[in-house]
Amino acid sequence: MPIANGFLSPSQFADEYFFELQVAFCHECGMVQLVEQVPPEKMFHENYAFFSSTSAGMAIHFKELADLIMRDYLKSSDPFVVEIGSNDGITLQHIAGAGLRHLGIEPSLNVAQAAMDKGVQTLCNFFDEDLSREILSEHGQADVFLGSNVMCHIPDLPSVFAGIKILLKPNGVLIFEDPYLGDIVEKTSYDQIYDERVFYFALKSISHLGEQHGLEVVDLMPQGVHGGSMRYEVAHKGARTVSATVARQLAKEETLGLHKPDTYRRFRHNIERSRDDLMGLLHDLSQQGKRVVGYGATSKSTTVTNYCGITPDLVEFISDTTPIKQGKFSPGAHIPVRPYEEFVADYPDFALLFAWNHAAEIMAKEENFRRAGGQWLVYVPRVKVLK
Ligand code: DWN
Repeated sequence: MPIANGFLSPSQFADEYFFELQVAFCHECGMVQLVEQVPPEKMFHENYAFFSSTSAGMAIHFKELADLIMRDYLKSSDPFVVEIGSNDGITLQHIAGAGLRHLGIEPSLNVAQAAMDKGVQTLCNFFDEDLSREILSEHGQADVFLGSNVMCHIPDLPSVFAGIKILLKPNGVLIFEDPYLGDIVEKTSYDQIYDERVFYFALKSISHLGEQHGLEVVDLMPQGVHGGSMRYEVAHKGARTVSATVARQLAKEETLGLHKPDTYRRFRHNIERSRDDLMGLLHDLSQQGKRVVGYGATSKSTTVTNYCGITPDLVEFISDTTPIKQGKFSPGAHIPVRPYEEFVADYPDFALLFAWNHAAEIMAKEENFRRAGGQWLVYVPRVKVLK
């Protein structure tokens, strides 16, 4: 597999970086993770292609998170909020706007700059235990430590958790969310698996990780975003009451078989069937002379195009609203990425919805495509055409 967000120009094709995408499962702690890990600097840098604020739905989701934090978690006289992977400031901009002390930590300079332009104080760096000590001496401990869609991206999680242990006030909380393993397996959303995401969390694996650092999950809340996510609330062990939801979710994971190898054998079988169905459909449409365009040059689309073998003769281009991706080619499969305006100017017969996690938002705004006779191709949870 190539770098999921490594959109490139033809002059870079010859030197494109590839690695082996292989996923493993730990029988003891239940962690699911990549075997070969791409060095973080290859993925997160000054030309990072993903800006969190490109989806209106996500902007609402993270405003609600910021409002929740300001309402329920910042009771001290001069509260301090830290967020890792703060991207373009989608959450912290609201904390900053309220005049509260905050610090974003974001290793990709271009998205960090976008946050700073919004008035979000941001440190361009990777967070670890050493950095937590520096932050502690400069700002003191945090009331709330945030991480949205970032924790699962960090290879040295023990160092991150050790840093959080140091930086969190005695009654402080770590609130983080990531795509949930249960949803990935249930929906056969194998495209959630790519280089940036080293880990695929369940409550069991997170509880185990926390325990090793004197932290514990005190609550958790499923989130509808990004194809099914889980928000975990973690505190110093014994500092907060543990919600009954924790025991219920652990039991649910057992029932789902999330910690049994057979579950992953079935997952693989379902993935292979999904690939065969999708390729069968795309070949049929190609033979009928239909135009198919991809919608959303997501990180996930890199997994789908490369795993299934989707080539530019099957998908003419991928439409995306992100300027840094436009005019480039998709990683590995080298499908052109074009501005959204080209999709609207000449609607294809079919749109392959790579940004399926934003389906509600996208379908609502693409009524004209549908009225013009356009049809959606989706592949999560199974391959089908939406008329
Ligand atoms: O964990 C991660 C998740 C949360 O975000 C990161 N590793 C990277 C990123 O993953 P992704 O690229 O799969 O995220 P999205 O949000 O599914 O990407 C949507 C893409 O589609 C963006 O490039 C923007 C584009 N888009 C569009 O062209 N029109 C999105 C919407 C909503 C639209 O209407």
